[in-house]
Amino acid sequence: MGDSIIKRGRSLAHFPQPGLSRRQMIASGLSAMLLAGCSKSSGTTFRVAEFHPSNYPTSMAISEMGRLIEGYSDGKLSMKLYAGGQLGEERDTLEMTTFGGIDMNRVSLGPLNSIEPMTNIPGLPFIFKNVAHMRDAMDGAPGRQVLRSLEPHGLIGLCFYDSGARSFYNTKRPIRTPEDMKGMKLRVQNSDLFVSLIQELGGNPTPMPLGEVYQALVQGVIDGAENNWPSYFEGRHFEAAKYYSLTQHVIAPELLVMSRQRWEKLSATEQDIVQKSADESVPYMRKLWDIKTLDAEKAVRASGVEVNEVDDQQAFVDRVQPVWREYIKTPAEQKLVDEIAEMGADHA
Ligand code: GTR
Repeated sequence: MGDSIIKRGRSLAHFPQPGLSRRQMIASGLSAMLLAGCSKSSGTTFRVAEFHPSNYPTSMAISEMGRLIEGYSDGKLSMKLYAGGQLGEERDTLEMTTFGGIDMNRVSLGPLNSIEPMTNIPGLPFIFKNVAHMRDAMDGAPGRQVLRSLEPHGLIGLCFYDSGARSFYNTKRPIRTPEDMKGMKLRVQNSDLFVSLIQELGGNPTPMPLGEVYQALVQGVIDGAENNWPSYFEGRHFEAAKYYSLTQHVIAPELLVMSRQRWEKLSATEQDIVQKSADESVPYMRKLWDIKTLDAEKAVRASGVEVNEVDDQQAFVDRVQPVWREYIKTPAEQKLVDEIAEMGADHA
């Protein structure tokens, strides 16, 4: 299903794709399509798909955006959040959003990589010096360019949410150098960029939906995965994979996207209300995110997980240079990289 939207890069078809069964996909797709377009007698309700639970910072930001939308539209517009993956895994809900089956979807950058090459750029390993650098870049011209790049694919990029820094965790040993990753079977998102990243670091990439990672760790189907503190904690992956190594290799943001079909049915005033509410939900999300990150880290450390710094982050940076060469192909991509790098000068 998702393979039909892969436009560039190595195909994922030869990797196991243990996502939803075809029946589950069709069922979730159908229910979403039935739901979409429903409206309260007094107005329009946007159906929003979110994989995280309703108390996760992204979900809470969407709820806040819903509150703002209702206020600004005098109750004519509202949002209904389907949290906890009720409508399916991100790759599937994203596809439904592109053809209007779902109105809005909060996703990570990863599933967008196969749809639009420009989304690879903020996902390049070590492109951001820290979270503050990522926030500046995504709030500025580079972020606007990435959001706009989605329009030809049936998506309106509304805003970016935080996702912190992703690091590796596994069931075997602390990762201190790239050599420690040799042969490790590591789950990645369905993204060719992440597949290349793991390959360059010497691991064995296994694309898999997030919802299957815990079982796969417990059953030894994979040795590890990579994610930020909140996802490592929230998915209970820390119970199965006791080594968390602070590689901080990717600081890619999350996005809230809207179906372009749905967007184009709105009046200019309604579009302004949607965009303004999305924009205003961002600082709210960031505050929640910072708290959640600290809480998750604290809980994970208290549970006895062995957390380690890497010996030399530059060794990881050097190893992934081929990923940069593979994904910076056009002058526009290079320009985006340069703009992001320039903004990094303000961040130590
Ligand atoms: C999380 C992100 C999710 C999902 C997940 C993953 O950090 O919030 O949207 O993309 O990573 O690894 O699949």
